[in-house]
Amino acid sequence: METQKILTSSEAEEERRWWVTVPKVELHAHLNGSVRDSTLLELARRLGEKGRIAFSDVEHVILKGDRSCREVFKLFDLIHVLTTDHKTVTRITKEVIEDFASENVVYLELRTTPKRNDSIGMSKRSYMEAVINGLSSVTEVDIDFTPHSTDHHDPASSCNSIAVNNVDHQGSGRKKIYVRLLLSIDRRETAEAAMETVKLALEMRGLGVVGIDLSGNPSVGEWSTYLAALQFAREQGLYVTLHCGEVPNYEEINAMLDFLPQRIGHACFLREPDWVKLKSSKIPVEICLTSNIMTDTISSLDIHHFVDLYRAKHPMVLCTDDSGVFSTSLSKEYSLASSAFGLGRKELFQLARDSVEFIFADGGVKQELKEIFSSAAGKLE
Ligand code: 6MZ
Repeated sequence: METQKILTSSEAEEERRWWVTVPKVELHAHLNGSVRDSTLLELARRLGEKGRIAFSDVEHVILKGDRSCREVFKLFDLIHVLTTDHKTVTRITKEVIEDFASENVVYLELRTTPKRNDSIGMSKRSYMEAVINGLSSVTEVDIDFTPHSTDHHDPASSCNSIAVNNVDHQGSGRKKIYVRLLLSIDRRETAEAAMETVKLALEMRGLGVVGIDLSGNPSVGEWSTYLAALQFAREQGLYVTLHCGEVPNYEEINAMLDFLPQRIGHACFLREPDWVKLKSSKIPVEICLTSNIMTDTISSLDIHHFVDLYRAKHPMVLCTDDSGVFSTSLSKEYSLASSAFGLGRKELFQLARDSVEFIFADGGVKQELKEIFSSAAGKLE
């Protein structure tokens, strides 16, 4: 690891373009945080025309660059007003997947909070069916989103009626992306709603749901509200990842680490004993550089915990968090890590390759991803 490399904007752009060509794994991406600005503006304009929102106010909020943590969560409330109907959920799912695939993300774990909205006849289940319809309607690339092994598949699940487009055009020259889903519990929800999400995840295993995430405004609620649901998820064989340490809530951080989730997101506000615990636990960390800087969770990349964790060879994966909200992409995150931490292409390629070990999909997918990375490594040399 060298020191920071200062790149001109054209050098940074060249680096980003190089990273587009390399296979990558995305493990921390929120569906509604990854929506294209152009789609949000189109949806806002439409609602503006119906007189339901004031378009000019909303346009300003969507296009604003820097946002505090509080503003980000207010923006999510606005995005949800724009996107939360079945048709739009299907549309944004399709677009988000095609966007990730277009920059050579070969495996994506997409997370979203199943939402209930009685006024439009939306249940958590129907929200998720709209997401699955989005997966099925991907046409620009080949998509694989159902489990290869049928170990956890419940044949009685009523979701089986949904069309599954699990195409595999090996050798066709088309891009291919593996997609698996994590269902998020929002920290504003009740314990009962969280349990409903976990049960839905269990029923939808055959449709590519592999785990549960705890997210939402980190200053809201108590994580212990969800402990029973999270424990149940784990007992039933779902993977669990927690947003951990986005704010300095030390008691919570300590308890979350003791829970031993399969991964954690962010890990910004850990104290020395927590770092020791994290490192000895070997829990992989989903690192979201741009998100941490834009929300001012970390004041500067020079002091980002990536450096210490990288030196300690702690398992980590670079992720976007909310590529739409933070105007980023996974290629930008790699390029940023390269310049901020003075890491070469080879070292960061290895980081991407190693992250295959932390995915929540079955061994068959891991093996196929390893082959993709081996073949790309051959071309790098
Ligand atoms: C915590 C976050 C987040 O689920 O509606 N979310 N939670 N920390 C973050 N860091 C900035 N970014 C996004 O996607 C949007 C939801 O994801 C969670 C929030 O609950 C947000 O409402 P879905 O698809």
